[in-house]
Amino acid sequence: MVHVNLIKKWMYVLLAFLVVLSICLWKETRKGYYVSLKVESPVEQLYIALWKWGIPKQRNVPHKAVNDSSTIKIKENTSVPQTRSNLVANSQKPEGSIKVWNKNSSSKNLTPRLQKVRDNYLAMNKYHVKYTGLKNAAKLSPEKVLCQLRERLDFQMIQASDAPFNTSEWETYLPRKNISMELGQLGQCAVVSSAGSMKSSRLGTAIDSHNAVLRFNGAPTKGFQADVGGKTTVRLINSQLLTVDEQRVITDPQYNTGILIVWDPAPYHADIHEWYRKPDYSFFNSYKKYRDTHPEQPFYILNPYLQWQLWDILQENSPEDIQPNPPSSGMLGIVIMMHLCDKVDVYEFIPSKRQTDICHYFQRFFDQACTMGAYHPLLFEKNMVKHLNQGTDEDIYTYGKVTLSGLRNVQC
Ligand code: NCC
Repeated sequence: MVHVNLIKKWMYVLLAFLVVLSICLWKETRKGYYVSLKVESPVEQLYIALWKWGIPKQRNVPHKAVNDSSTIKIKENTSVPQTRSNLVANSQKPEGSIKVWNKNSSSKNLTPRLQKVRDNYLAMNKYHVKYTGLKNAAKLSPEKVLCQLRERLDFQMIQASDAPFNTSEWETYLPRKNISMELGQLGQCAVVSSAGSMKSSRLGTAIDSHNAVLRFNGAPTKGFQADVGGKTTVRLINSQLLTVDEQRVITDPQYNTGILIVWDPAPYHADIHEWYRKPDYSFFNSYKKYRDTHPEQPFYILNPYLQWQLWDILQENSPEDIQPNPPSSGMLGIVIMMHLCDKVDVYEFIPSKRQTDICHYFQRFFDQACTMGAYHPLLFEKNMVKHLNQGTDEDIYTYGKVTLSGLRNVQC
């Protein structure tokens, strides 16, 4: 009788163990790519425990950022077996032992759909790009690329003295103070991408500790503070948002915080007159309406020269043809902050271990193009940003954080 009871007890324990294990495995598959920064997932914990006991000898911690067959392989070094300890502990392990974005990623790594989209944009050449410069003739050092950004980018906002904006009407709309004077010299800045991988990141406090924070388009802070922070110093929006969602932009208080900058795709190296006559989105009236409603808020229009100067540098540093469309708001925002700040931490532009096909942290919409690029040459932008990173691969893997030097500190 005692014997039977003992067997029964053991059966219950085994059953409970199997139930817990199944729940853990189920949770792991359900949560997609969202992995908490602080707490390892139950499966990883189990794996670590087994590993500590010496089973198995060669292990692979679930590493979704690189093992998702539908996304580009972002491996810098695939020869080192991944262990939790060499991923999180900021150990003496050599750089490159962590699998993060490969700065030499090529369009061949894109899914067939995104390759096709890129091919179509190349064939379309909507902005009449006629690039005659170099194409990665020699791989430039990060220092040389920084010098290109410093010397060749024109960080001007449209001013009331710029024809054809030099009319008395425009004078009342365009901010009088230039943006550098408005913001002063900034020290540590943060740029927060809108990527789905910001979700569950718990990066809010780290982001808010910066002197200034730049966000994009409709990316909210309300309800997401723990992950993305609450501070907004600059919001960079595209002209499409201002025209398509005019009423919401005007009435939603989130746009009324900090400084606004709007940019609009222009024909390749067009002069301002040509662009003014035919902007990609007719946003000038919406801009004026916004200014009438919020006259106190500084709201700048980015001079369109910057986008194609930056695009040329991206093309020059890429061995293959990049989409002949302007860089993303993300890339524009990064270089704007590099111009205004001493140091810039960029979050989740280069994906962390939380990489996901969920487009934005604030919506449940899946599209790999948001991370890899379709219209914008995002893949090549990310290659450049990874190349310029002064931080560690651990910081990218864990926090999605890249650290870039402010351009004013660059010696050329
Ligand atoms: O999505 P979007 O970008 O507003 O994101 C801002 C910047 O964050 C980076 N990002 C975003 C998502 C992701 N998964 N990975 C990322 O790296 C990118 O650098 C991106 O630029 C834009 O660049 O302006 C863009 O705007 C949207 C859209 O117009 C706005 O969100 C307003 O609704 C574009 N989407 C569409 O047109 C459908 C997007 O292509 C580019």
